[in-house]
Amino acid sequence: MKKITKEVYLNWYKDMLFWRKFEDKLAAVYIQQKVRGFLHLYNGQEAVLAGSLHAMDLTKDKMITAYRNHVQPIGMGVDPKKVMAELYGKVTGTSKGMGGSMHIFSKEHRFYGGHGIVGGQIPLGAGLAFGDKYAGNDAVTLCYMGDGAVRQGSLHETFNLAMLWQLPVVFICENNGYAMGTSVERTSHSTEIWKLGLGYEMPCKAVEGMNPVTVAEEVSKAVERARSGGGPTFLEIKTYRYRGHSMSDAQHYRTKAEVEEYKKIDPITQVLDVIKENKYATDDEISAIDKEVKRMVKECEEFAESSDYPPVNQLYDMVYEQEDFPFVQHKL
Ligand SMILES: Cc1ncc(C[n+]2csc(CCOP(=O)(O)OP(=O)(O)O)c2C)c(N)n1
Ligand SMILES: [Mg+2]
Repeated sequence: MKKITKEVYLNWYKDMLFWRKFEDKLAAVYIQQKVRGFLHLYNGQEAVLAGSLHAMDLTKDKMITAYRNHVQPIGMGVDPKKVMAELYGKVTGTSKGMGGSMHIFSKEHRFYGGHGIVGGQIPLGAGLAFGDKYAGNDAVTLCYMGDGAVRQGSLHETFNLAMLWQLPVVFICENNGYAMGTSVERTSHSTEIWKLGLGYEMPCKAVEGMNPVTVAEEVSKAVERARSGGGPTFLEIKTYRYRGHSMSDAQHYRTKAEVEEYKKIDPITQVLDVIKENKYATDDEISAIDKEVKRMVKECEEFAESSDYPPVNQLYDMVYEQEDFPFVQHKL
């Protein structure tokens, strides 16, 4: 595994804080109806992404996930201004404003979405890995899903073929305890999700997911296994989301006390504690990072606000082409 140095801790702090504040801003502008449709936020789960990125080779590895997908592309190198513009439905967005919240995508940065069908991305992730193996590349695909997705048939079909073909893929279940308002306990006879790998003889493990260090350690092992031809791994990473499933969630299925318990082991606070204990940064340097994060979020907001909506005929550029129709050539 790559060493976890002072720089790594400082980057984790800045990145996770930025992701948190970026999404807090999205929540605020959603209430103002500047962002419409669904909005599923990642607050609380940031250590899963931070630890995973540490384990990846960002020059070649790929990532695919479900609809809780705003900050992952930023981690993969996509310009956050474009992500925010996409949520606003503006033409400067990652998909020219046509994808919206659940469909962030960047082929250039090997972020393959953004999928609204629960479990739909699982076979697609294996397909990306199949493509790399077929082409003789040593890239690895990280394929994320929620605890609600693991009971879909697509997971089982995919696990079988991924093992049969020894695909270079790491399947990661982000177990945040709930699928919409339904707890894992209410839907699963066995709540130890990681054991689903056993039926396919796939290496599998449960991982503590509120700290990027534990995530980085286990994902690194899995990525190394996949890259060296050792096939897939299934990790159940235990995490928690602070906000509701989406913005329209009254959260009657859990107590405020439960949320507060998890905030005590907040990933950003844990990383900041290590920075302070080891004197990796002075108080002034930490507040300079906080200030910079604030500035970056503001910059994203201003970019999205000042961008234009797409022209109406862009609709035809993407979905419709017919010889005798006025808009005949796909421009995207
Ligand atoms: C095939 C399918 N069934 C149902 C839904 C409705 N739905 C949207 S999100 C969701 C819950 C998924 O929860 P989980 O996989 O745990 O992900 P989380 O939201 O916790 O990140 C459901 C049932 C859907 N989008 N697709
Ligand atoms: Mg869940």
